[in-house]
Amino acid sequence: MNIRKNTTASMGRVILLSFFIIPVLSGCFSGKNKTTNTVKKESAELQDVAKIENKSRPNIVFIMSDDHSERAISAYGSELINTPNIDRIANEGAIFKNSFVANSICGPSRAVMLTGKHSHINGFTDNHSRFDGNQPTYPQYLQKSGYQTAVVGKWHLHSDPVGFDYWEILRGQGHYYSPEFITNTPNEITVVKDVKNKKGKVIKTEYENTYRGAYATIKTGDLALNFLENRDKSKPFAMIYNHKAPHRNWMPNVDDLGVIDTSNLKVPDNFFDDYENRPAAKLQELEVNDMYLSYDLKLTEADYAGDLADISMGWGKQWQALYGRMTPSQKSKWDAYYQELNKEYQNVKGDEKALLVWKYRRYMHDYLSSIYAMDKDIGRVLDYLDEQGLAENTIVVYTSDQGFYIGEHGWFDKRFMYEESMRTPLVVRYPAKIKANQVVNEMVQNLDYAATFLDFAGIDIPDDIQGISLKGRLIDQEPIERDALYYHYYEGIEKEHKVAKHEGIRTDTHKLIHFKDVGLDHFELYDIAADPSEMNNLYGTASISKIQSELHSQLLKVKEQYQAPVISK
Ligand SMILES: [Ca+2]
Repeated sequence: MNIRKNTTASMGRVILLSFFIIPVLSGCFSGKNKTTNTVKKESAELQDVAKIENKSRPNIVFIMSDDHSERAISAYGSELINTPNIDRIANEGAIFKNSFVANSICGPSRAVMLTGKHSHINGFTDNHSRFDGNQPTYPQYLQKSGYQTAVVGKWHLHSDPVGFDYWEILRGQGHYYSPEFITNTPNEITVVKDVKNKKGKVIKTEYENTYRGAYATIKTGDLALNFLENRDKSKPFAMIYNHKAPHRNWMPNVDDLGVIDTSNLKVPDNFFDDYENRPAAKLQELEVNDMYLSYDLKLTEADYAGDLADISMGWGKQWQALYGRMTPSQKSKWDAYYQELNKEYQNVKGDEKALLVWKYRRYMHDYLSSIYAMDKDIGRVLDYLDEQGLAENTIVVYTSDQGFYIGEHGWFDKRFMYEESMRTPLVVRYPAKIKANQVVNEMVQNLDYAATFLDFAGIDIPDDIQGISLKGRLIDQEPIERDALYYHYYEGIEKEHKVAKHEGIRTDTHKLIHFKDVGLDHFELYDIAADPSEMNNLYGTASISKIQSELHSQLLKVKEQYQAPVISK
């Protein structure tokens, strides 16, 4: 978990300025890049893009959530929840049934999307990195070619957005209730804050908006609609509209309580996985069983009295702080609902297995409730596009920064190259050019988004972009030519959740993973077609030896193609 530290000081002046009268500030305060910059010098320049005067250029609405498993989307056949608005995008356009990320963790995945380059090239390898926003990204190209660009909601790249005419982003991970946003466009509630370094020197000024009593999902939608309503109508627009939901700690909107019922939900078949023959999976700490009774599972101190873990580790206090962000009327709705629901805990707490199933059901209750609110908010934006006659010529994308475990292997969270977290939902609608009801089965990756947007916008795709454009597939059903996807996770067992560093490739049928970390150095191989849950590591078995050696050669080839560093033996 990312615990927010108060690095800002000198709460300041409230300034009274109306929407959009401040000049573009993007980039002014982006600060020094502290990451080890692995970006190649010759590829770090924004290539020349001419202004394109073409009235038919599509608008772009890129909608991304955080940690949304495709198993929790009805268009993907979910048995857990209905998501009618995400389904609308899928039904009126294309659904990608084999969509993946390159590095299954928040910041790095976002950096891959923005740059169209793998983590080792864009420099943002793990969540402790800081994105070098001055390297080329697709929003910068769009802006330079004449688009009005905006990003609202979750950003989480530690540096300010670059390439956006308007941005209003959640501070850090953001909060579900009474969220704080920072922006380049102050309004009547903005508080100006000076950010100082350790020596007390002011290094930048921030404009912060705190929306007391607001629910982050709805506020993000409000900001998106506000941008659309006030946009420069002489230009095409590209808006990134990113939700915090359904990120941990999954706090539902009080107005939706009671909509989701998981009281009889069955755990997945491999919920009680013993991780046999998978040493890295055995080491991890992302089991539903590891969840905190307070912070994750919303029990009050009175409910879990005697459970010292939560209290001693400060999670009870963390939870109290989040709960404390609600207004009195929100708290009373919350309490009325959860006090009743929490009674079940007393019946199960003495039985280890029953308690674990209860934890899973509570987790899913809150996770699905967060998704319910988000899907509804996406509906508001889709309705606006319809009402304004914008739907036809606007590309609408829905995706997540990665997938998520919702009980598979007994887990929550992401990080592993296993299917549930390497996958990410992807649906695309563009009625003017993309036929409805398309199902795309070829493998695509978040690496491909930048090239695709530039291609649709009529901009030549820069040579240094590593992803491929999906435009030909979407418009003319041209097959996607790619044999294998490259994946690399960098954080390691010394970091949160103890997931070992690993890299590998995924083909249409198999997956080869190399785990290499402190005390670990082994390969895993899965026949995904026969074993989609990846319970049976086949590496080293005689029957797979030919495929195994082909996969090894393919891994080397793919790494060479992407200029990926060699992992030392
Ligand atoms: Ca995420």
